[in-house]
Amino acid sequence: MKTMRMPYAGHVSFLGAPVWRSEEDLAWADIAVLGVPLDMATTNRPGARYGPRAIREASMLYTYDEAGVVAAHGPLKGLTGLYDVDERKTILQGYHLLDCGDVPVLASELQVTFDRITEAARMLFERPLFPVFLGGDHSMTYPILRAWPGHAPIHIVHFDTHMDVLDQLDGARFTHGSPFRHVMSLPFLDGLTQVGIRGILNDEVYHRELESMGFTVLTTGDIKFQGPAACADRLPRGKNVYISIDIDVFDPSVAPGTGTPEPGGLTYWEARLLLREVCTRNRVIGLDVVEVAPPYDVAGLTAQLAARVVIDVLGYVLGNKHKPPEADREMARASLSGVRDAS
Ligand SMILES: [Mn+2]
Repeated sequence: MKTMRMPYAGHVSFLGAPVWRSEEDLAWADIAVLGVPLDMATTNRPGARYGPRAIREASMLYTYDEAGVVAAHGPLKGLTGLYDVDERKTILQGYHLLDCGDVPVLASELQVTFDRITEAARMLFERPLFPVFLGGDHSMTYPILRAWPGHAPIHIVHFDTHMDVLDQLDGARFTHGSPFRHVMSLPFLDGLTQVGIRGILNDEVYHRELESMGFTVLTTGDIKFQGPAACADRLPRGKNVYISIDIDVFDPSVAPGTGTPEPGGLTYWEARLLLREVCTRNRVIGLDVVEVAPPYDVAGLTAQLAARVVIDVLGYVLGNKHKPPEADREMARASLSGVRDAS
């Protein structure tokens, strides 16, 4: 019987990738996806624990076998590739994608869960592969980043409505409003660029503090008034970059499924143009997409957007393994090796 993989049928994993059985599978993976079904650090509406599963399911849209899209078959065959008509190129062809399942989040035990996230992230960072973390609330970004091995400097590019640098919230220090407060203390932090900050939930004191520390705060107003192309000059260049995307940076009309929505966010294309600049001007070493909360989603829009953003970043960072343009090949090589050993 001839079979054809359909998005709505069969088992779910990110892009239909093989699900790992043990750490040994990491040996053949170029890209590893790890879910963090965590929402116990949310300060408003919970639900992001359902994010990783929803993003995986949404990603299945791109898995038609016969349509020449994506088919992952373990160590023997890489991704078939996706033709990105907007960029006029095929992306991700030949790469081996592995879905590592989810970090075992322990209910009510945030610090134990953080330790498990760090352990899992270190396992991925220590390999020459590109790690993608699916959230989950934003508190997870700190335990991911503290796993960075060695001392190669890292510049964080953080897409978010909120600065997420709360010192504490009524005594709580590790909420989803605090990850970048803790990231600031990491010895390898080379810089922080916040993109899409907006609204009336950000404290002026923190805004001044971030800018006085030499960090960049690119507001949604900056992007809307000046245009993404003009704002690109304020993005880092030639750095090792980790990208953290809070889905609430997008406008609620395109990303309603999140715990702390705020009117007036970025469109898909505004964010994409900025992401393209970040990915092509730097060596991107990892990505997280957080705060997708399916209970508030409408028609699966938010999870679909999150899945698409992951694929876009992978496409910009890694290109096409078989026939990469020179720039893509250089980017892929740099992203998959070397950075970890640099000093
Ligand atoms: Mn955030």
